[in-house]
Amino acid sequence: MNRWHLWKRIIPLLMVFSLLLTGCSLVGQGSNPIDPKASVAEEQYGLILLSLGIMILVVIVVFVLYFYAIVRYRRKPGDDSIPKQVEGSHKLEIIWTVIPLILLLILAIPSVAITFSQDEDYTEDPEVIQVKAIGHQFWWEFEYSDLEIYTAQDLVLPVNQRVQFELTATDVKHSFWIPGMGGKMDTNPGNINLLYLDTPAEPEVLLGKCAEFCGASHALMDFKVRVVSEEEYDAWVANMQAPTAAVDADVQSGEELFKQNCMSCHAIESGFPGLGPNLKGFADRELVGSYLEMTDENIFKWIKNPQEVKGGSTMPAIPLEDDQFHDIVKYLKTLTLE
Ligand code: HEC
Ligand SMILES: [Cu+2]
Repeated sequence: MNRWHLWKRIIPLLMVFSLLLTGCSLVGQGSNPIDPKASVAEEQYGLILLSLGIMILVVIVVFVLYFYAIVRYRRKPGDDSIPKQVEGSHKLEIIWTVIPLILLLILAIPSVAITFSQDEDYTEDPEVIQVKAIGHQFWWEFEYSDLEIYTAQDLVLPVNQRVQFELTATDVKHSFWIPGMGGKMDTNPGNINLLYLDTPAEPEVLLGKCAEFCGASHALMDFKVRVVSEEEYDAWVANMQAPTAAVDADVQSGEELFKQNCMSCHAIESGFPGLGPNLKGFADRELVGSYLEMTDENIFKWIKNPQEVKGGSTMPAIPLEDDQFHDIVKYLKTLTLE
């Protein structure tokens, strides 16, 4: 087979594989690691661009010299002479030692400065919100210790806010990642990692992910970051801290069923942790079970058979009749803060 025939096969194959890369984009989901939304992410992105720039520069220089040498010093037909051998040029040696040194300094100074500034412990800083983020198979719990708020799945934060996360996990290792706000960090059972981030200047919803393979439904272990205005955030805090209102008579059967079958794992007052997500304000969440659209059918589908929706989920399927599940859905829909 001549060379062209080989390439005729390889090129279309490469084109097909490059299509697969389009699946890597998070564009359109409100969060993209190379589209920073706040200053921590911007600084990190700046470092990526700087190191990429230096690397590309080095690659270009090396390749230009390399091809120059190949072409310029080719063996020419009819000329078997050996070119002049050069050895030990002080000038060249100094140049190719000093230039990399300068490049490394350009890379090192901002890298070290930014790494240390982003790695400070802000636990005592009153301006920085402290949130404990706890990874569970396959959901995220958020605890605002100072405010005595426990919530899950949707992380609510005000705009322009510096946040320090205390990261931990209850079962296996997970990794906490909000691509639009900065790099990820592991959450390990039994110890706490501190992660410092800040929020965008404008209200928006960002995507958060678990970035460490943690089991069957790892890929579904998403969360949402609802960045809201100051006023909205204050209202959210006040509503979360207020007791959950009594329900109307027509949803009482659902409430009763919930109390009997679900309360052992799910609190509906935000001051308590539980084996499952705290459901205060559940109906306001963006998604059901962290990935399904918030509709009655999806809530029904989830509570009837969680394993079917999210393989390996630790929420058990409770043996109830469809009517009873419908009553519970009606009750769950009342768990709203507005
Ligand atoms: C043994 C503990 C346990 C019991 C009992 C339990 N759940 Fe759950 N529930 C969980 C866990 C754990 C999750 C998170 C699962 C996940 O996302 O992987 C969950 C998730 C949920 C969610 C989704 C929350 C969200 O914000 O996405 C709803 C709704 C829910 N449960 C309702 C119920 C109802 C209704 C019952 C009773 C019929 C019930 N649960 C019984 C543990 C439990
Ligand atoms: Cu995980």
